[in-house]
Amino acid sequence: MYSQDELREICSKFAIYGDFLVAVPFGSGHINDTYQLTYDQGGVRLHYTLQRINHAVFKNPVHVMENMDRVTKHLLDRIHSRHIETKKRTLRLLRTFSNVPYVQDSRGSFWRAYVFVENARSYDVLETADQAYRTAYAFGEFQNDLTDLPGPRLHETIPDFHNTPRRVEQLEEAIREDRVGRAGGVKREIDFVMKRRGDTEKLLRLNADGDIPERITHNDTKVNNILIDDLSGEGICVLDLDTVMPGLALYDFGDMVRAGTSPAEEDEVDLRKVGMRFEMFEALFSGYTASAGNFLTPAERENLPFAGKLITLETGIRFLTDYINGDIYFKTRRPSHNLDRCRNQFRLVESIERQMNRMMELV
Ligand code: ADP
Ligand code: GN1
Ligand code: MG
Repeated sequence: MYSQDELREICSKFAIYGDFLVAVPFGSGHINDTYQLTYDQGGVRLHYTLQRINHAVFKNPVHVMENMDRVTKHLLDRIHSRHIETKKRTLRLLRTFSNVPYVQDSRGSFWRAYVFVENARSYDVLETADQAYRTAYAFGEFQNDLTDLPGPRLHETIPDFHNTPRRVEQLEEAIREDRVGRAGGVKREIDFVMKRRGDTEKLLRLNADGDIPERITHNDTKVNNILIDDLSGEGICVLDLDTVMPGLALYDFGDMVRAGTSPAEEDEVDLRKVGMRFEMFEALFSGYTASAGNFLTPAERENLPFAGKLITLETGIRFLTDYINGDIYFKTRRPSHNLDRCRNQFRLVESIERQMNRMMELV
């Protein structure tokens, strides 16, 4: 935990005009520590976002910031070509007095700050099909905008992030080590994964065979990583750019299906409430293909439903692995939290499997 005085000291390195008033914890992300800052600028109150990068997860925070700096600058250029008003439409990184977009504190942590986007919010659960359409449209547009990013390949901020077979191996390692004695209690969940092991290599194989290209993708398109404008309802600003790196477009669509189609929160324990709402899938599909349809290959398009199943399975595997490892990766608020999330995701996988034919007919 950081005190207000420590946070004020960190903020003083950023070139922000005015007096620091307060930093309040903000949002429901599982990885970084996010604060909303309030500044007094000559009697006017203004907000910024301050974030501590989780360097246990992102081993090279400077690489994360190099990617983010390039990506946000390019997005701003692209957005300029479409809109007169660009202020809310991409994250705007603040710079320090030494002109870098991050601060390293005395404990070794890295911090960054953005302009806070007002009159917009992120949703943990999507409420309407219109929100699903606009969320998917915005993530598709984001991918489209990055198809012509100049310069070298982006850094892989987390290697093998969506390598599902590797995620299964990590689960097996966790079971073998069984550091906190939890593996014996989750045999059913482990079985659930092993029965589906055959599915996990499909996209990597299509990529290796040249049917699905590497692109620049977001890789963490859960629906609370986008801000929806309060007034227009538009998916106005894509957030959480730490994992923007080379990937497959299908990972992004798959994660939207995972996070955007169930009416229940990701950690809902009443599994009767969990399932894929077909009309939400339909809306995600139309929104995504409206903005990304011009560059998708036939193999990408055909695998949109499968990607939803794969990324939901993969995320469940990651929660299960973290549960067995003793909750060292995702933030948790109770001992069974990761296991609850895992069971929730696996229930969603079953629901997607039951509706697979219908999804395939649609695409
Ligand atoms: P994490 O990596 O922990 O998920 P995020 O970057 O997703 O962190 O931020 C957490 C939450 O903070 C978001 O879901 C969003 O609600 C809010 N948030 C982040 N950046 C901004 C911003 N610039 N303006 C408004 N809200 C923001
Ligand atoms: C994490 O950072 P956040 O909360 O947006 C995770 C995603 C998972 C997601 C599950 C860097 O996302 O990969 O899909 O939790 N991010 C990282 O809710 O591991
Ligand atoms: Mg997030």
